[in-house]
Amino acid sequence: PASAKRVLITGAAGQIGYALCPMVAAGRMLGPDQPVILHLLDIAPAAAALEGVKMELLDAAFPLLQGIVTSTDPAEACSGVDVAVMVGGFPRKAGMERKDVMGKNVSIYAAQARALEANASKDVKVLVVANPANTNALMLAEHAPSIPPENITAMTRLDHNRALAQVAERAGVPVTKVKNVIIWGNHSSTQYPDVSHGTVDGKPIREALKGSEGWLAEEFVPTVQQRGAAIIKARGLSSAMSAASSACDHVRNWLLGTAPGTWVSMGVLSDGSYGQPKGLVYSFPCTCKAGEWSIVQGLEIDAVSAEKMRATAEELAEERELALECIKE
Ligand code: NAX
Repeated sequence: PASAKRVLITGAAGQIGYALCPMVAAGRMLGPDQPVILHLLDIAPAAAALEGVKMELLDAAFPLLQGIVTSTDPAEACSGVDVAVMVGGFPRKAGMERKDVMGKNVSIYAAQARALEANASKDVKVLVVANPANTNALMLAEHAPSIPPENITAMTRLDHNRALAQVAERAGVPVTKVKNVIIWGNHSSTQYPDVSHGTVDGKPIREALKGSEGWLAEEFVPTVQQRGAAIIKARGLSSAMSAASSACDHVRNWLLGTAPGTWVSMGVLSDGSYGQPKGLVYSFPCTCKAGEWSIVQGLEIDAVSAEKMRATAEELAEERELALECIKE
């Protein structure tokens, strides 16, 4: 049997952590034959809750789970990890300025970058979930220069999965029949969910949804963009189970590969593809093979799409400026 892989989950005592831990322990992230050791990090006020999560993980007797490390010390939690899922962060509280929240998260991500650099496996693969996810990932990369930047990604897979699900519901087909939607840009309401290159059962989405042009033009994009808010309104809590499941999908496809002819959306360091500024963590359509992602090239972009892709890049550039100001102060 394969030797166990160590998976760090930060913010493990939180909502997403509670949903994510059992999924990873059950093999949804690294595959059904891959034993795992969970490294769970949270902050001191959550230490007791973190122990409770550990107790439940033990009680569930997951066959693949070979060990659990809980810690409130980033260095200890990062020790030897092969995969790091960064879910912990500082939430925006009522009355807080955007810049104050950014400042808190820049400090957290700078410190955790150093802890990963010093303690994680040299080939650690990092997924940032915590918001602002793209900019947190960029700050992590900035503060961990010895981790190859291609090993640091941000999660837009939940948005991607939301887009697949909306199209499947509309077409009345199982979600597995829908492929190759794209989330461009930021994991925020400026993201551009794009169906131009997607298919339903092999047919272009626009053809498969003949008669639903109005829905595609006016409802689909805002529904995906605002889905997080709709969940909060309905549940009184933000998305957790769907976020955890999407984090498993992101890492599994990254490490084990995407299916032939299929791409997924990932926040990765822009190399200037599709004219999107270098040096931003921007969500692109990606294919993956054995732990390496590449941006799908050569898709035709019409003027409407180009404008939406530019607008979300502009927001990311503003976030980066704000984050860099926070570092200086
Ligand atoms: P919770 O507030 O339930 O959990 C966050 C946990 O992080 C808490 O246990 C907290 O103590 C811990 N934490 C805070 N600072 C920490 C630090 N410095 N080191 C380690 N742990 C720390 O939030 P939850 O609902 O789990 O959401 C977590 C993050 O995911 C948030 O930033 C949220 O905005 C973000 N999301 C991102 C999504 C995405 O698609 N990229 C979707 C879902 C979610 O909204």
